[in-house]
Amino acid sequence: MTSIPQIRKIVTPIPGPKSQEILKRRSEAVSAGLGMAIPMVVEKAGGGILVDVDGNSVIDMGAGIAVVSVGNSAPRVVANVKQQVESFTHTCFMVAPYLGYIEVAEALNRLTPGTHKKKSVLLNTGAEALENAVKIARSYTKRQAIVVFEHGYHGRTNLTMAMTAKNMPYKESFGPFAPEVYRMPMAYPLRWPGGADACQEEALDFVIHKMEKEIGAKNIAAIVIEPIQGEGGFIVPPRGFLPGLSKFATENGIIFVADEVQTGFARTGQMFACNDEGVVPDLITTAKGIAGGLPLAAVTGRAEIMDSIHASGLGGTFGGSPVACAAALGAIATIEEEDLSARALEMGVIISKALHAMKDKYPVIAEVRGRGAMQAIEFVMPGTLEPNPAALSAIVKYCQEQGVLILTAGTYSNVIRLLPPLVMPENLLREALEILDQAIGSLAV
Ligand code: PLZ
Repeated sequence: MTSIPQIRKIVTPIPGPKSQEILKRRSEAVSAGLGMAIPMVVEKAGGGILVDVDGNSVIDMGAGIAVVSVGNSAPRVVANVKQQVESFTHTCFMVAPYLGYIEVAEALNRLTPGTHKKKSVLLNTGAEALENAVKIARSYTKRQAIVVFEHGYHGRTNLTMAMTAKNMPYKESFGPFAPEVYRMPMAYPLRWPGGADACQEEALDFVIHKMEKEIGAKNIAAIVIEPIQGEGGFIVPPRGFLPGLSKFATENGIIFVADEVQTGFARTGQMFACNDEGVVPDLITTAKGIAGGLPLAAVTGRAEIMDSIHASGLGGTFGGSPVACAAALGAIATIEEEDLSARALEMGVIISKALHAMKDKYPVIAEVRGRGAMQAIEFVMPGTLEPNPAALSAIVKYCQEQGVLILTAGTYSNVIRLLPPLVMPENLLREALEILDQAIGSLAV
């Protein structure tokens, strides 16, 4: 466990004087194009706490956007990384291979959904994993069209910007974008015309019809979908939607790609979110929670698809760095040995109960949704479906002042999402939820 006391403690306003000094240097030295969720300069972190340079201890409800699920500086991650940097830091896997990369590939092939023969390629970032999944799907199928979904998020590179739905801030002024990317309506129960029941009944057929009429099934290389949309606001499609898409893909020679960059590695209470409905993707993209905070990503999939690429067609200087692989082996061992999937489910019960109690009290809450330790609240103007981003800003500010870091999401910037480290002590989780409740209660609506 971490040596950092698991106690929320606010000793200065945030940002405190030392943070302010460093943030001035940030403004001078760092591009203005980068955002900042909380103006605190971090000195150390562990368990469920971030400690800043002024000595404030803040409850971390974001885990660096679903990355440090095993906690910051998790013991097995630290031990493996230390040992690896002392042995060697880099050879480039394409120049001279090493065991760690192969062991991570073996672990991914074993842990991802499906018992068929699988193979993996390791990359650095989620976006790079998506880029590679598309390359592989196009090469294997000899087709070009890529189907993605409204509210989807897949990255910030040129191709993944094209695949991402939301313009501001991700795409604005950065075009032109890659061609042959087709965006389908998402099965978004709250906002489907006619509501959740209509969504359950119609969404799958509607999307399949649209793909057939507007693209042609035979032209589609891949359908790429997040089983629960992350940046889009934790949108959970109705049961049957993902299995239906996967079935349509299989029947039409289309590669079904599950983007589990945000949902993967125990986050939703199962190792992967696809497991929930027994969906077996042809390819799965992973990153974030895979390596306890070190940059690592992967594409894992059916061996015949992964092996269809010509020699040296895939790669990159740093992909599957030995240090990141050592970290991943530590993170994966932690997830399995400490059964963090079960932990995510337990946290999910606490979170869900608290959020539903808030929904009963506060008419600004339109919906509570998500699974396990990946849950969100969507805010509206009371009695309508009109998004309420102003409520969000006030809530986030209140939480920050009280020492709770909370992340936002959503196409309409009206969703609060909770992604706590899975090793957060229960009392801290409950405390953060109480402060969130007070924050919503303090709104002048
Ligand atoms: N696919 C499903 O959630 C990254 C983005 C943060 P990278 N989401 C966090 C930001 O504002 O840049 C993400 C994701 C899903 C792909 C990605 C991309 O992963 O590692 O950020 O490239």
